[in-house]
Amino acid sequence: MSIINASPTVRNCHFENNAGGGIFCGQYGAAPLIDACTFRGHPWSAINCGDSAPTITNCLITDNESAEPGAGIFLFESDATISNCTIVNNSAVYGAGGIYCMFSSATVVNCVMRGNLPTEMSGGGTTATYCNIEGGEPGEGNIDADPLFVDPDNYNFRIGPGSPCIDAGDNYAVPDDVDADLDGNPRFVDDPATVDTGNGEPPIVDMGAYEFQGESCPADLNGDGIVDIDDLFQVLSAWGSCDECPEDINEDGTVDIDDIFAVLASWGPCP
Ligand SMILES: [Ca+2]
Ligand SMILES: [Ca+2]
Ligand SMILES: [Ca+2]
Ligand SMILES: [Ca+2]
Repeated sequence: MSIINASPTVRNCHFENNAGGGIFCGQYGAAPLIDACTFRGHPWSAINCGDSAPTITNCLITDNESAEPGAGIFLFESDATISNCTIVNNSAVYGAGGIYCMFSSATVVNCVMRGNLPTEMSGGGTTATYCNIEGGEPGEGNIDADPLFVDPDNYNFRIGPGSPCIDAGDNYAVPDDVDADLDGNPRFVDDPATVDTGNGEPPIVDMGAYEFQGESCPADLNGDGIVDIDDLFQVLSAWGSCDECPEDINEDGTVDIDDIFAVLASWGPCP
């Protein structure tokens, strides 16, 4: 897709393996909103913008490779806002694999950037806040921690229970007309099991393209996809009163026989 001297909204699109990259935007201040799109497997920059001001939000940008810097996002003489994107496993021959700025500025907020080679972001002009960036990046609210993707080997970059990305974003970075995540689920959801470390009035937005919607399998305490004896032992090890501990599956403030029954009731593989 080429966006020339125009400012459309591009929403809910999937770009894959296009020879020239996914989106080119440019000329005379093109200011598109690119929302809830996925970009995968391009042999060039997934998003390449020149002389423009794109807002890129809720996007998953993965497994793009480029002979130039910026396999994920390449910016030339541009001013980009990049929020709630998951930018992983992109590789450039040199420069940053994730985001590369040339005579540009990029405001990067609420993003997860991991596994981009040779570096996550470079070129100057980037500021990152409330992001999870491998190797660390200076800036308010930034962390460098395993995001606990659900199944990254199969391109499932949703965040799992206990992810440090949950409730860790900046609510003020979400564009005004955006209220859903990449799955179309509500963008602002509180996870009661996670202490809010982000910025704003609760519920606090998560980092990355996917908002954690709550546990589908709360009795799988060790998160291995099956409710079994190991989870039962974990309940026993936390026996007694507790405040918001995961072993208190029915959330009544006490780990007791009722929580044992809750484990037994969902015994077996998680749905
Ligand atoms: Ca949240
Ligand atoms: Ca919370
Ligand atoms: Ca388990
Ligand atoms: Ca309980």
